[in-house]
Amino acid sequence: MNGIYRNIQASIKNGEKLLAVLIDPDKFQIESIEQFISKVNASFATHIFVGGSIVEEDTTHILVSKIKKHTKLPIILFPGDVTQITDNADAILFLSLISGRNPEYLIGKHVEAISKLRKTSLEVIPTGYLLIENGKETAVEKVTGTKPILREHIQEIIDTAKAGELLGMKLIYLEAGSGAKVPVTNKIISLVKQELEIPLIVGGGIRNKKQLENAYNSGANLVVIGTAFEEDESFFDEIKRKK
Ligand code: 1GP
Repeated sequence: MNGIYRNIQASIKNGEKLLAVLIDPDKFQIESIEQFISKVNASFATHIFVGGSIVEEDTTHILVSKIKKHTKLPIILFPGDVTQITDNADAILFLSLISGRNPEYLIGKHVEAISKLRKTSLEVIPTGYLLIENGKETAVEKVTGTKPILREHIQEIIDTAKAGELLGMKLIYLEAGSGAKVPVTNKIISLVKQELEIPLIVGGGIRNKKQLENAYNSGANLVVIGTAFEEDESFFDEIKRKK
């Protein structure tokens, strides 16, 4: 599958809202993949993201192969580490943690990834990743040794996102962190969106349809949800695709 980024742009132009279901290989029971993906297929989800903060080598590869057997949705890697790069996905978010100041997550891991990426046909999508404080420490903070930007530091969040765009990133991802107590606020989403020409992804702590709609109404082009589906698959009933 090619042109994933182009398709995202085209969908946005058509006024469509995009939804990615995030599957964390570390938390997912591989035996239940078929029934889980059938629910994803019946929903209005448009993408599947695969990734996590700490994942054992090869687990991502095996999981992506299984997912692929059961869906036509594009599968995008959302890797926490270089070991999660696998050729059988369609694209990869090449994430730079621009809210932090750890050079490993700004450029180091990227250099390390090149020898692996060269051997794949993955579409590489440069993505500026901003971690926003949500009331509790997240896995990203622990793994990367960086601090999130405080929610009240709105101008810093806006300026960081804009700097990412001007550095040539193709997407901005506003992240409250997996399982966040509270999602990124509507105010932050809308102020960041006003500054950007590129698509905006929002994720972290979105657990119901109202929060999902709030994110869209505030300007999110693509919303990512993982934990809510891990905790309660009946959430899929609320987001069924219209026939
Ligand atoms: C995490 O933004 C994603 O990196 C999704 O967050 O698991 O809280 O939905 P949740």
